Amino acid sequence: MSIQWYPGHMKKARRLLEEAMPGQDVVIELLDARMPRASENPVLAEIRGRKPCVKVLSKSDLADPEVTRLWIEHLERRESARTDDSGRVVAIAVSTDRAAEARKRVAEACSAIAAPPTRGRKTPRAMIVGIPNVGKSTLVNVLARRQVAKVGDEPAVTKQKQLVMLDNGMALSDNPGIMWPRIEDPRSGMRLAFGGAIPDSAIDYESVALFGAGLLLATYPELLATRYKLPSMPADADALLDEIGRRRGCLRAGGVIDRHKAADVLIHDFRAGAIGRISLERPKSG
Ligand SMILES: Nc1nc2c(ncn2[C@@H]2O[C@H](COP(=O)(O)OP(=O)(O)OP(=O)(O)O)[C@@H](O)[C@H]2O)c(=O)[nH]1
Ligand SMILES: [Mg+2]
Repeated sequence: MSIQWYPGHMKKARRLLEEAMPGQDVVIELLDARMPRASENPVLAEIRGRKPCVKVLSKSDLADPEVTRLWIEHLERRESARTDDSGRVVAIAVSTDRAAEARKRVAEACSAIAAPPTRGRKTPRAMIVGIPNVGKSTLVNVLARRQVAKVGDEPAVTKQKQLVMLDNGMALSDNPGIMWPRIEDPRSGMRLAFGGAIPDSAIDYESVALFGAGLLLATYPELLATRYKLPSMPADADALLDEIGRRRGCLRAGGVIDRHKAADVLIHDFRAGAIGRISLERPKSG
């Protein structure tokens, strides 16, 4: 099953990003630390062109710290191996519950690579971009030290651009999250859905939960065993979802397991970090 979600407001948001790009000194692109490959929007690379870019692995408190370290190394290696003249890129990891550290890392990364303000302006300009629900507006609030942008745990909360002046003199814009018209790799689509970048109304909930169950069984079985007090490891994703349903009392009349409720438990637990710190993908070796 492939997942596509590209509503009308995103086409407009894409056009507005294209229009605003020439006036920017640095682009702050958020990638989900749990899935930096799946969450790197190819359309944003096109729009960014040669602007310097800070790739921020967001929600790193939810991701496996060792894998996040590998991703930062990978992104830095990818950057140093490049032979084209596209703008400089640095990669950092943040979690917004550690606000002071996040502010410091973003400020240092921006000043390391940002071009001097263009066309006689004194104030540097930056824009925050990324897929929906990746934490853009939360980071804007952290950088601004006040609640200026609306945040929410569902995709497409921000519908229009919002400009904020930071204490350090930077003019920062928050922007709507954008997807792209076609997700080539269906597994990337599933990762994005499992992580919450695509609205639950646009996905087949049970299939997404089964995908997540299979991935977690293969990569973090011990975390599953602890969270759901599993006496033995279920044979496959189907059996895991049934077991979660049984253990959490997700039952319909006649004692039949309510798979939709079991899917809900797994998806919510994963998104909240209740199973543990989990990364859904690793950089390809070599
Ligand atoms: N665990 C964790 N959650 C975060 C972090 N940053 C943001 N969130 C949560 O992620 C959800 C989405 O945050 P937003 O800031 O609204 O995301 P956004 O990228 O602006 O989303 P759109 O405007 O819909 O594109 C909220 O529930 C935030 O609390 C983080 O570093 N760690
Ligand atoms: Mg937002």
